[in-house]
Amino acid sequence: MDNDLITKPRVKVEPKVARPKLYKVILLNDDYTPREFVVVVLKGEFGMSEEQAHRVMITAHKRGACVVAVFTKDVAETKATRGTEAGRRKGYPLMFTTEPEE
Ligand code: TYC
Repeated sequence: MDNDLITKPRVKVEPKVARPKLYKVILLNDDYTPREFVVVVLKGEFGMSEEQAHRVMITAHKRGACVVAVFTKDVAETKATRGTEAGRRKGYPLMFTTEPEE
């Protein structure tokens, strides 16, 4: 009988969806970087509007730190480095860090 040759697979195949771990870019407050410069960096490096950038800057200023955005590891690290270097070029201690999402 033809049907005798048809067997069900014994191993269940679970479809796997690629879901890369995400990393937060965090803006840290300091006492020296001018507020408006922080806003310029947030707009330039993270594509934020003036209003978004101002809100994030003020949150970091008041609370000590603020999550800017979430990216894959490589993108988060590159943006954090570029933001920190933008401050450093002007002699400011502006600092962005990254942290894996829970
Ligand atoms: N605290 C800075 C000031 O008073 C402004 C500032 C805000 C700096 C946010 C860094 O992440 C920062 N000039």
